Amino acid sequence: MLTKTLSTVTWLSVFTLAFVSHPVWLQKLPKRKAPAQAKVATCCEEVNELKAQVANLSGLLSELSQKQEKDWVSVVMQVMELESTSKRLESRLTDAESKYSEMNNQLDIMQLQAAQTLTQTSADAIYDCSSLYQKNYHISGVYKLPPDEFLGSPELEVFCDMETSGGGWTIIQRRRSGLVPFYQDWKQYKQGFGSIRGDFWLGNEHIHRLTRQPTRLRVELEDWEGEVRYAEYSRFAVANEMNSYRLSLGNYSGDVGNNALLYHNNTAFSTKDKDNDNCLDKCAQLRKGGYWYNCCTDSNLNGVYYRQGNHKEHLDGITWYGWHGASYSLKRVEMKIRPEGFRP
Ligand SMILES: [Ca+2]
Repeated sequence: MLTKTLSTVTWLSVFTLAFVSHPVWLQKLPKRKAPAQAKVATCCEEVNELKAQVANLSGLLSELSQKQEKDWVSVVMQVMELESTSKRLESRLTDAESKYSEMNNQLDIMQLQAAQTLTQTSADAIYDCSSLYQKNYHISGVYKLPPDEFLGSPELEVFCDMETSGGGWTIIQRRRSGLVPFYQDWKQYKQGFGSIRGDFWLGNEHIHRLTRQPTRLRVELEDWEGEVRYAEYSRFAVANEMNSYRLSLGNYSGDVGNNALLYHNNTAFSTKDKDNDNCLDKCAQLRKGGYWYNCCTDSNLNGVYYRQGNHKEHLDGITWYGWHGASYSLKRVEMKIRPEGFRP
């Protein structure tokens, strides 16, 4: 009973304390006012309106960005298309270029074939490069001269120089690579050896045949410093084999400053196996070539090819005494002929 009373007293004190510390609880709650409710309604309408506008705008925005994306894609497509068009054009250009060069090649071949199939009469025989030149073949290079019964000449591959000093030159000798040895025997020198596009000797038999008409010889020389000189001779002729392919020369002209071939004029041809020189020695063996050796040389155009660094130490090199002396082997030599009466 006492405990119950105590608990009642405790609760009462708790309530009293609560009222003292929070007097607001004793006040009446304020009533809501009507105008405030109207304001809330307007506000909601405005919000809704704004929301609608936002929705509209974002719709527009997404529409715009879609359109922009489409535009961008179409620009990219156009650029790609342009690129591929330019590539197509480029490849067509390359095609055209290669076709053009192929046509040029075919033209060269046709030119050769035409030269080979021209009707042969003694008057318009293709005798050498000068007759090709007169028939309007003006490109330097390899030509095949057809066999000619009237002239008694076999088919012959020649290299024509159609540019130097009016063109029409048939090249009879060339040294420039050093890949072909020129220390050959009589038979080799008779028929010719080497490569028509590289180093070669056309052959004494062919040279003899080509020089039966009055012929001009042109010798072109180049040293290892790149200096180029030439010597020309009128009335150049090589006799037949019975006369040991004896050399005849007329007047000298040129800019090499020395008539080094004069010493060899009117001498027979010698090779390592046929000593026709004017010496007790065997000049062909001493000078390691085939040539119109006298006793022995003022020039040795068919000598040994010595390369730069090794070209000043030997007496059997490719020499022209009046220019660089007896022990300077030249870098390049070409001997070429054409008829005296040739007019470009
Ligand atoms: Ca001798």
